[in-house]
Amino acid sequence: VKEQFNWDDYLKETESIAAPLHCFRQSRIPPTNDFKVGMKLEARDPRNVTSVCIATVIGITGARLRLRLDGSDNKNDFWRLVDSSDIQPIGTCEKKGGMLQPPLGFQMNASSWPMFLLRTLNGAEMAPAAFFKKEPPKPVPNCFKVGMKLEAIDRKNPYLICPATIGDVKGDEVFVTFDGWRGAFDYWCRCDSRDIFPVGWCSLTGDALQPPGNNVSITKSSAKIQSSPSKVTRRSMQSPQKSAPVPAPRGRKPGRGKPPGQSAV
Ligand code: MLZ
Repeated sequence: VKEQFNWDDYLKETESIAAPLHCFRQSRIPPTNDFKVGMKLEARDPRNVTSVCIATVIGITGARLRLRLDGSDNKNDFWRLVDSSDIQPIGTCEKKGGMLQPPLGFQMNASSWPMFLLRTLNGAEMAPAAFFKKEPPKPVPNCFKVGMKLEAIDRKNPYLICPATIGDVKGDEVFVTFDGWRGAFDYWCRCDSRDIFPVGWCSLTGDALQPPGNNVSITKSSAKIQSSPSKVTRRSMQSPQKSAPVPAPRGRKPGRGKPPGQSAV
């Protein structure tokens, strides 16, 4: 039987603390997700953020929606919280005097957009306004500290939420490091990013929190190498990544990782 990841045990094993709730731009109780697959809404185009497009709910995962822009392909799905300011009910854009735009990479000729728009909305099930929740206020100031644990979206695999550690703090930004993954997925983000969640978030939303990877860096935030095969080590054997011979210390030297402002690819 596969061992379940358990934050209480993990925090003890790693001798670390969870980042306090008030550090995050997340509601204390995750918003309810009333959306249904197939519903349509307006969404900011993640690849062209000045555009508001029509999106369809392709999947439901915890407090998030898997969205696909109408007229786009199936390779650019994205995920948004139901209380994200990037989504709104159909009609909002027009009410504000804006125009719905074709998504970046619209699959048809641009001149066919007006007709496409009419057709895609005709008979569509529009998500009711009450399903959209108000975005929580920004927490100020940045109260994250190096070593604090959290749950974070893996931006390379954005359907995944994974155990993470604050690796560095600079101004309004934090360096999110993924436990057991040797830096391959780490990124800088603003402390009020909607991509980071307090410990326990997934268990409240019903999301499946990914277990940490199998590298040594899942101990403390500072360098500390697991000597005996602990629960942590055994649990993480399932993960595919192989350890390099010399483990890199977890604690980041100043200047390591991407500086704030640069996008995490
Ligand atoms: N199996 C994939 C996903 C890894 C997810 C890591 N998340 C921090 C891979 O190995 O690339």
